[in-house]
Amino acid sequence: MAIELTYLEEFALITLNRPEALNALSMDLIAHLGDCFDEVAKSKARALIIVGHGKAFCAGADIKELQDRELMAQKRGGELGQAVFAKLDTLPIASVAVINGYAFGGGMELALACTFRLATPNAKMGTPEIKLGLIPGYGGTQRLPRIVGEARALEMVMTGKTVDAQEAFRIGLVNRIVEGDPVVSGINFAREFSGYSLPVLGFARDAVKRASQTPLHEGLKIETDLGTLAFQTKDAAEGMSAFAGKRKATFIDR
Ligand code: DAK
Repeated sequence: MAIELTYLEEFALITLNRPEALNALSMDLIAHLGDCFDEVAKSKARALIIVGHGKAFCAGADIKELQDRELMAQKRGGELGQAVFAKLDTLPIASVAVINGYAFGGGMELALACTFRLATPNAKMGTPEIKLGLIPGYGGTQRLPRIVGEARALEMVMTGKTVDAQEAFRIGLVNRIVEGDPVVSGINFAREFSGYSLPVLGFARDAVKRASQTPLHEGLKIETDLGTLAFQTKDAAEGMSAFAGKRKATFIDR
């Protein structure tokens, strides 16, 4: 199977497993990823970790498959990739890409659609589509500037230059650089938040993500609305009561 979906403790793990093509994203593979995201959304997992098998996280869209496609097939392909990555971006749980090698083009866009990105020291990331006479098509032109800012995104997209793990960390493209087993690193990172209330984590993520999409006054209203919703949860009552009682809170996701 070119994609494996497994569950480890309370975490879902997607492994891109097409190492002979550096985990390049064929259309079938993208569609299968979408099915996996649907399954994860329905599961009891508290976070999703994504890694690549072999020396790449993902080398991007399958270039050999992209050649000689009709205009409308290209358009539909772009729409499918965007829709599948949007599913990932809006999963009810947070996602962590562990970039364990190359993450280029569509592979970088897959990572950009995750809530968090970690990089192993050998990671290389970039949007080299310009070298193929293309531009990113699965959300990269929109998510990259929201993460690293317009100037850096323009430079990456228009020069196709890649960044290593240190540079990716410096510009805020990845949250941290991790050593050792990528899956263990992803799980350890996810454990830093996965014990909190899932609905409240969702409000937090949605409020922060809206910051780059809305004018300040609207964003502040969203914060008030989601914050007020958080106060309605049993978990908020439990969290505040646990603080007052000097004990550890037990959240129940309600
Ligand atoms: N697609 C297909 N096969 C790939 C591939 C890819 N993206 N990347 C690597 N491979 C294959 C190689 O062809 C090779 O296969 P064989 O020749 O052995 O059969 C095998 O994986 C190993 O690759 P290399 O021999 O090249 O390995 P190296 O370690 O020497 O080099 C590399 C690794 C990652 C530097 C190199 O493979 C490379 O540059 N790969 C291409 C990276 C890239 O350009 N990615 C961006 C792809 S374009 C759209 C708009 C845009 C797009 C899609 C839709 N619409 C609006 C519809 C484009 C999106 C992209 O992602």
